[in-house]
Parts: sequence; C-alpha cells; structure tokens
Amino acid sequence: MSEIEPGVRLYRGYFDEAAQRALLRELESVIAAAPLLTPTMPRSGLPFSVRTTNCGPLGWLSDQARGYRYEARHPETGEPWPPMPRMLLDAWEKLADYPHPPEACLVNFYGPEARMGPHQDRDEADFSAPILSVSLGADCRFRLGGVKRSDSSRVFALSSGDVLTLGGPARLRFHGVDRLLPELAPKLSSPLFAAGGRINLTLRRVT
Ligand code: MD3
Ligand code: FE
Repeated sequence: MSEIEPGVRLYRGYFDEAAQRALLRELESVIAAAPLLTPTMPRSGLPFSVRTTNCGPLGWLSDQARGYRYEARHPETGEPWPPMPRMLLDAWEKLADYPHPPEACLVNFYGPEARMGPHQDRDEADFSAPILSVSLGADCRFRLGGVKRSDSSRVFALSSGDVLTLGGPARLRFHGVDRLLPELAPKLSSPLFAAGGRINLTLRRVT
C-alpha cells in the first residue's frame, strides 16, 4: 500500500490475475441481471460516455428529469440491484477501515473512447465513510485534483487489479478519468472487453 496523498491509498495489484478473472465473471452476471444504462446529465440531458449499472442495496442513477440520486431498483427492469459479490465485500472489510458494509457499488463501463470529467462525489449523505475503487481491464490516465475545482491536479495510471481508497481529507477532492490507455490493456478474456475497455467499481456508504 502507498498513501499517495493524505487519505488516498493505492493498493497496486490488490486483485491478482485469477481474482480479476473471478471478479469479471461475477460482473458478467451482474450486468446480465441489471443491464448497463447510459446516464444523462441533470440539466442538459447530454449522455455520459460511460455506461453504468450497480450492485448492492442502492444504485447510483442520473437522468435529465430527476438528476443524480440513489435508488434501490434498476429503472428499466424494476428489479432490486443484484447482490454485491463477496470478493468486493471482503476487500471493503479489509481496506476501508469503516465499521459498516458498503451500501452501493457503482459499475462504470468505459469503452475505448469514454472518459469522465473532473467532479466531486457528493451525492452521499455521509462523507465520513471512505470510497473504495477497483479497476479492471485497460489502464487509464486518472486525474486527482484538490477540494476546489481550480486547485492543481496530478495524474497517474490506474491498472487492472488496482484498488484505491479515498477517505478523510481526500473524500471531497475533484477527480476524473482523462482517457483510457488501450495499448496497455491486459488480456482478460471476457465478452465485456471484446472491444477493449475498462471497468471501475466504486463501493460507497450512501445514507
Ligand atoms: C478521489 N469513478 O464513479 S474511481 C465515480 O474510474 C468515479 O470510474 C472514476 O469518479 C472511475 O464517481 C474514479 C476513483 C475515485 C473515486 C472516488 C473519489 C477517486 C476519488 C472520491 C474522491 C477523490
Ligand atoms: Fe467520482
């Protein structure tokens, strides 16, 4: 583990290749039960380039009519989100240093051209809980800023199997994904990565 900034801990290769494959198989069944959605921006209605789904008790959604929010059911199937894979709950228990289990796991799927502009995560009621992030598939160029949008930022790569925890003073820092680095994609054979791509999982407390 390295604490790269106060409250930002990076566990490079926390999930080895076998664990990454096992996790991908779990995600294939999550996505089969809770199909990927294209969120849209609250005001403009513009689509995100990332597609999303969720597992666990609550899931993050966004659309033009109702904005960013957490809900207990998939908006198209009407079904509860699938349960969180045990491997993720175990990682949270080991690394999050928080006495309660995560309530939401947002699954972000990045195609080769997808990105995520700098933003803060503030749709949760409790900022005292950390966020735990897991990366799978292609490497990306990740950007970490400060607590104000105008603060300077640094970039580093996130690779398949890496886990990042964001807590304490880091919880409200701006962050985003500049772009994927597809030339560095590992050979994780999954129908999800047929055309390359990256998956990021974020485990959170919501209430
Ligand atoms: C730093 N996801 O879903 S994960 C998001 O790779 C999101 O898909 C990115 O930002 C992704 O909201 C980044 C790493 C991450 C997550 C939350 C953070 C970094 C963070 C919160 C505060 C500071
Ligand atoms: Fe975020």
